Amino acid sequence: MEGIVIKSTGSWYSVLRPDGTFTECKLKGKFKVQGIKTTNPLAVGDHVVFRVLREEGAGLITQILPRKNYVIRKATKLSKESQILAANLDQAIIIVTLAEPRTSTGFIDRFLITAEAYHIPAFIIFNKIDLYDENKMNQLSVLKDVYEVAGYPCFCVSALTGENTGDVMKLLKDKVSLLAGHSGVGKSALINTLEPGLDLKTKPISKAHRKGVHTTTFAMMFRLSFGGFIIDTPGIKEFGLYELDRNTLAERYPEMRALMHACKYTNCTHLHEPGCAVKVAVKNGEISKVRYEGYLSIMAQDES
Ligand SMILES: Nc1nc2c(ncn2[C@@H]2O[C@H](COP(=O)(O)OP(=O)(O)O)[C@@H](O)[C@H]2O)c(=O)[nH]1
Ligand SMILES: [Mg+2]
Ligand SMILES: [Zn+2]
Repeated sequence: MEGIVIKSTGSWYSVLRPDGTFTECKLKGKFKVQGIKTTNPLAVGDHVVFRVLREEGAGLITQILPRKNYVIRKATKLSKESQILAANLDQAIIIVTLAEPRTSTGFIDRFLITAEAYHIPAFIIFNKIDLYDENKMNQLSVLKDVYEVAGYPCFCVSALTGENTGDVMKLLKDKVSLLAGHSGVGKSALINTLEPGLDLKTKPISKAHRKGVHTTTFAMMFRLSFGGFIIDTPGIKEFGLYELDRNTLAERYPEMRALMHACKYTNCTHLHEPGCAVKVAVKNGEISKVRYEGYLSIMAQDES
């Protein structure tokens, strides 16, 4: 029998069967997956073959079907351990807010770079707009512009009031979407607004840390009644880039990628070379300074 892994707790996997029911499954023996070093052999979104053990009522996963794609992250920038967040995605969405907890543009960029590395279309949701004052609304329009010019559609919503969530619904319809973002930005609240029947737990942001408290520990996939699946990932504090390659980092920026053949040198790093089209574009405002400076900082800091 075939099914989709919708939840993984390490040793047990919930598998969604074609008839809409679930079977709790274990893995058969040792699994080797395509030579990638990860802490989890199977991830949410994986399509698997399993058989039901008659005595236990549980299932045994015997085979993992080829992945269309997957997203890996390292726990921290320096961490050696990496984890497959999810597999077989149509799109990846990062949810952030200009209220609490704030997300740095560095974090957003790392997420986008990861999505680019796997050729997965990415989108940004700015949540909690019901809390924004005029100043925050201005910041929002600047940031939205930065990312839309770079090629990433942005949605400005309130999971609380439901404002503009209809646009998100259209985005998600009939697709498998990964939803990522810091703990407390409103992932669960947004999913509840889109699919009230799910009734996911939401947690107030703790005053002490100004960060959300962790409620979700494992990624979980939910079927949307209007079509498609959404994957709620546990609050991610940091996005370590898996196998960062400085030579190709610029290619993970669509706005730089578009210009790379215009640079004088074919292997231009856009740092200090003469005749660099990217630097010209930054100077005349075609490429955002925020994005370019983020690029410089990743080039300078990351170890991998
Ligand atoms: N005012 C406001 N609060 C929100 C909104 N979305 C989520 N929250 C609140 O933010 C907190 C964290 O939300 P939650 O969905 O648990 O975040 P998650 O950790 O990303 O799943 C909860 O107290 C939510 O009620 C929103 O659009 N507006
Ligand atoms: Mg949550
Ligand atoms: Zn260049």
